[in-house]
Amino acid sequence: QVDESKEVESIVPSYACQRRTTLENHNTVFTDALSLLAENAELSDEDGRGVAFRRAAAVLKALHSPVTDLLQLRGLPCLGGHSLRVIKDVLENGASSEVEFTKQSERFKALKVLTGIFGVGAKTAERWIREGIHSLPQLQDSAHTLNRAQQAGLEHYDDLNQPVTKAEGDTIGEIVAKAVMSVLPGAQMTLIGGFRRGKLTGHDVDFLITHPEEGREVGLMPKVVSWLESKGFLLYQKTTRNSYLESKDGPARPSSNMDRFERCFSIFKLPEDAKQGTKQTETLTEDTPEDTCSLTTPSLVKDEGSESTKRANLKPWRAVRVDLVVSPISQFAFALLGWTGSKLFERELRRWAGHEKAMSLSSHALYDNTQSKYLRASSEEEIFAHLGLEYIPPSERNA
Ligand code: TTP
Ligand code: MN
Ligand code: MN
Ligand code: MN
Repeated sequence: QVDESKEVESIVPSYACQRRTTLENHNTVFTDALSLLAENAELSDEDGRGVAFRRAAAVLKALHSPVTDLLQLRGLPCLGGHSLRVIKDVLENGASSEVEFTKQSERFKALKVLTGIFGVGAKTAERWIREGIHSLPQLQDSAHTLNRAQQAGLEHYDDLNQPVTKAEGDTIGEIVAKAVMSVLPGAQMTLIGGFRRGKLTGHDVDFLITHPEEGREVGLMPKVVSWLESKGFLLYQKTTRNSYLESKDGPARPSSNMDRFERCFSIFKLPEDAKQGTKQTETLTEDTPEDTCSLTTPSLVKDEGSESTKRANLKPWRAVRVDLVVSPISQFAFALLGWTGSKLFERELRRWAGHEKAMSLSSHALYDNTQSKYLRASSEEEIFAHLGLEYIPPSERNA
């Protein structure tokens, strides 16, 4: 039996972008443990350790049956000593002592609470924790002035920490599509991120917008945002303009992993019963009493049944994070691939390109360092082909 499983193990390739990873995970008990340690590492500015745990978890996600014995892991890639110890602990004791210890540590709990605020990253949270701020009430009592994003994040803390459903994503999609069509007929909008990979919930909803005629997409984002704002759909937005075409001699060689598309990080005000149609949607957004909710953050109130919590739950809308990205049609395939995720899948694609093919992949372009030229593509399939990889559809990129 061990030989049989060894057979299966030896066919797991080492890059996540070479594997088909569906949402069906037979090893959640292990991958949850490893993901928590990855998260803890990332929150502690230890990205290298974070990636190692993410890669180990991704290998287990790609297996077709539950791991029941350490021997089954022989020959599998990406499983370092630390990850193996965690798996062993779970196999023998039902849980990893390191994971349990981390979960209960004040530091981890504080990092989770504080980075749970939209606009607060690990560095900011770390700084606050050093000052003794471990909770939202402590943050509010502190003298810290929050930036606009953080203020919105705190104000809508509970909503933004509640998973977004596919149905909510679809409703938002209809609203965004209406905005896009109103300001630029002929423009196209595609669902990206986790929902494109088939996830049933997400932490936000992501959309990519383009126009089949190159150049027509320029300046589109501010118009879309104005339309949404005029209809009362936005609680917060920050638009960043495209910085990719600013170098005179065409697209520069992609150097950073950060892309430079025109984009908008926003918080949507989603009417709770938007399913009943746009008419109701617009009525609701008009007469929502903004100030009843803006002064209290439900989580700051200790008593769950308090008046303000009840009031907040009765509000006829909920806050949802939405990301919008605009790409010129010539870069659309790269943007689509780069924004579909998962994050580890993206990271592995770039690592594969660089290490195995001497190419640089970004969300804008693919550059062949050997031939010193850009490789064009108008579909994701073509990009995988350029990279010498078997095509992996979005639903199998859940590494
Ligand atoms: P997220 O929305 O953060 O992740 P997700 O949609 O996979 O998961 P969730 O359901 O929790 O929302 O990011 C979506 C993708 O966009 C992810 O692959 C990373 C990618 N991306 C950025 O977020 N920022 C960037 O600058 C680039 C280039 C890509
Ligand atoms: Mn399976
Ligand atoms: Mn997302
Ligand atoms: Mn996103």
